[in-house]
Amino acid sequence: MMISYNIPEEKVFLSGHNACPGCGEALALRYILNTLGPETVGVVPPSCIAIISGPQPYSSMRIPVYQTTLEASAASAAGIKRALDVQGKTQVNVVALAGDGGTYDIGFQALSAAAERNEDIIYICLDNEGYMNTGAQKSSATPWLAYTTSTPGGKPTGKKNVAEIMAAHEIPYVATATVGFPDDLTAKIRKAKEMKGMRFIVVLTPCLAGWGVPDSQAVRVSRLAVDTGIFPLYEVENGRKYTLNWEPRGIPVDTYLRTQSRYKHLTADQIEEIQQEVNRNMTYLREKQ
Ligand SMILES: Cc1ncc(C[n+]2csc(CCOP(=O)(O)OP(=O)(O)O)c2C)c(N)n1
Ligand code: SF4
Ligand SMILES: [Mg+2]
Repeated sequence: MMISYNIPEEKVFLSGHNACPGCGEALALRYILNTLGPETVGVVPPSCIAIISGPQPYSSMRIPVYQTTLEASAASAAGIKRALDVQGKTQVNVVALAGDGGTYDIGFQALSAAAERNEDIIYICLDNEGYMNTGAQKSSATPWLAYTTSTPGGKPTGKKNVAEIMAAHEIPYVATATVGFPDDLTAKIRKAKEMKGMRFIVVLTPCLAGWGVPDSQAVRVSRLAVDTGIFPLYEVENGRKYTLNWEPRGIPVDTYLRTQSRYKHLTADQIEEIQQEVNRNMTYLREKQ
């Protein structure tokens, strides 16, 4: 059966970029930027996104891009948006495109402050669950027990729930998305584009090298993350209105974990513990609707 997706034709993100072939993050950037369109300014901190967007004077993004520091994406985006507004260019989208290290950890102070001020920006976290372009170290987005180069025995603590933390700021829009569900991802980008105030989307983007996934499997792995309930697709409006966008198909988490060598050391008991945690999270989310 031929599956067709509602993916825009606009060519804002170009081929010939610097990502590893098959990278989930590059695919996400294509969907995001082509949906936002050319009247967009990008703000990118150090990350694989900065590598993918290319070294000056070359760029794979056909929009102005400001490469900021790892701490400052949200503050930089807010400043650019305010300056454009003063110039009367109120229709321009300003989007921060940051990794999980630059969002959950190092850029979190600026992000939380921008949310508290309800800055009129779109902030997208491309979450590959680690500091990947510096050699796959753990971040606070790395899941419990995942192998990284700085947690060779498996990460002893769990993944921070950044969507819930941002929802607690009661900003207009918080959503989760992933590359395996392009229609859901592009619909959320379109919705965010039409809204005002602070909008935050965390997009799960499998990293081939960091997760130990074959080049051809980024999309399949991201679909399994959703269908096992490990990474549910949902939206929160104004910190209150929860919508679950996709009911997971109840595939056991083991099926997802076995696709990635970062989990190959897990015992049956540990996998069962992860399954129980996922079940609890899904119950919590369904009750919130
Ligand atoms: C304050 C600061 N600390 C460390 C670095 C080095 N550094 C550059 S990119 C990066 C990893 C960023 O990870 P993430 O945001 O998850 O992006 P990814 O590489 O995974 O796409 C680090 C640690 C830096 N540039 N600034
Ligand atoms: S290291 Fe991972 S996230 Fe970075 S470009 Fe390669 S596959 Fe993509
Ligand atoms: Mg990362």
